[in-house]
Amino acid sequence: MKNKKSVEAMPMIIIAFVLAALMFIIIAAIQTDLLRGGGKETDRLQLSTRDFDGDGIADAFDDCPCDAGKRENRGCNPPPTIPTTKEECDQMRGLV
Ligand SMILES: [Ca+2]
Repeated sequence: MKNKKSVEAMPMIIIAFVLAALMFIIIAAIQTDLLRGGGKETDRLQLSTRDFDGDGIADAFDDCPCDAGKRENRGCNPPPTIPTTKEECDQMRGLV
């Protein structure tokens, strides 16, 4: 009699084990997605603080993210000056 009850309980034990395994797989999948989502957030944060040209201005605020420039020019080099006098031309040529 006791043996018959344990045989009848076997399918229930197997079903409970399968359900527990399914729950474990579902929870593991959810946690993996959550971790991946956190990784995306970290990637976004790193992109927003990245300084590609190393001029100390984050690319998000750098008008010239590929050329190192000065802060007062928003990360760009100053535009070239066009000499207008003979002295300025000599200065540019290194004659003065
Ligand atoms: Ca720059």
